[in-house]
Amino acid sequence: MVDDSSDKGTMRLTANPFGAPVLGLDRQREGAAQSLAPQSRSASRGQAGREAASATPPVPRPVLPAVQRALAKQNEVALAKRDWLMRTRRKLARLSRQQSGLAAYQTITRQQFLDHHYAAHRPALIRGEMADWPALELWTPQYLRDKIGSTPIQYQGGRDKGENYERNKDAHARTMPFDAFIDLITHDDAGNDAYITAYNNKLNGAALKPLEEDLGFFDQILTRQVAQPNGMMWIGPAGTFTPLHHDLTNNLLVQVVGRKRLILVSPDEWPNLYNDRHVFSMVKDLTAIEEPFEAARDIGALAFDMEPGDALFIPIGWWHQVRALDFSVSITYTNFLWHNDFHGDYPPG
Ligand SMILES: O=C(O)CCC(=O)C(=O)O
Repeated sequence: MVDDSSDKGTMRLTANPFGAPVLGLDRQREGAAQSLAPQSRSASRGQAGREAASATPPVPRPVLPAVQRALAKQNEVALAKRDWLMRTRRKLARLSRQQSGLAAYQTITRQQFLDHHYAAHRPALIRGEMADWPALELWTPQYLRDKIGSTPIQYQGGRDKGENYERNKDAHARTMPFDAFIDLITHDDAGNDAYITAYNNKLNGAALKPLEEDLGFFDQILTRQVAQPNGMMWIGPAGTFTPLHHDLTNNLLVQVVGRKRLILVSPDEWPNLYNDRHVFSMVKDLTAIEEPFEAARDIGALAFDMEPGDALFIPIGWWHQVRALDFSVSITYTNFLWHNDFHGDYPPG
C-alpha cells in the first residue's frame, strides 16, 4: 500500500517543474501509510486492485503559472539559505585548527578512520602505513619500463592543446606501448601533455598488473572483494596538472613515487567555487584566480605536498587540484570497507 501512495507522490512530483519535493507531500504519504497500517498486506493489496480497476485514470492538472513562479522563488530562496549555511559552517570551522586543518597520522586504526574521517566526511593524511611497500624503492622509470615492456597502455595525450582536457577526457585518450610512453615523459620538457590517469584504467588495469606484486595493501580500510583491489594508476612527469574538481566517490590517493602539490577545499566553500558543469569549477587553478572569479580568493584551502609513502583520504565532494613536482606515480583506491556508491542521485548538469 505504501507503494500505492508513492505512485501518487510521483505524479505530484512530476508536476513540479523544478524537481524539488513539494511541501506537504511527505505528510500526505505518511497519512496514507497510517490510515492503511491496520490492514494486512494482502487485504490492502486486494482492495487497491479493485479500486484501481474501477477508477478512471487521473488527469494531470496543469500547473498554474503563478504556482510555477512561487515554486521558482521558493527554490531560489532555499538555495540562497543553503549557501548561507555553508558559508557560516566554514566561518565556524576556521575558528578551530582541528576543524579546518588537515589531520595527519603515522598510522591509523580502522575505527579511528571510520569515526573521525570516513563517516565524519573529513580528509586525513596518513604517512606511515605504506612505508614498507617495495614499490617505493623499486619504481624508477627504468624499472617500470623493463617490467611492462611494450604492452599497449592508454594515456591522456594532447593536453597542451586542449584547455579543457579534463572535461573532454575521452577526446584525449590515446594508446601507445608502455616503454614508448616512458620515453615520452622522461624528456626534460615533458610537462603536462601526456599523463596516464585513473580514467585510463579500463585498459591499464590488465597492462600494469605485473606492478601489483610490488605493492602492499592497506587492509585496515580497504577491501579486496572487488574486481581490481589494487587501485588505478597515475603515471606522469613533473608538471602534470589536474584542475580543480571534486569526485563522486570517496578516494584514497597513495603517492608511490615523486611529490605532488595538492590544494584541498571543503565542500562548504561550494558557494564560492564557481561550479559550472558536472564536477568542475570555472576556476581551474586556485593559485591563479582570474578576475571574474574574485569570490574564490576568500576560500579557506589546505595546501600541502605529498611525498612517497603518503596516503590522502579525499572525502567525496571535497574539491582538489593536483600538480606533480617530480616524475610521479600515484594510485587512487575507491574500494573502502564501507559504502562508497553515492553518485546515482548526483544532480545532472
Ligand atoms: O594525481 C592527480 O593528478 C589527480 C588525483 C585526483 O584527482 C584524485 O585522485 O581524485
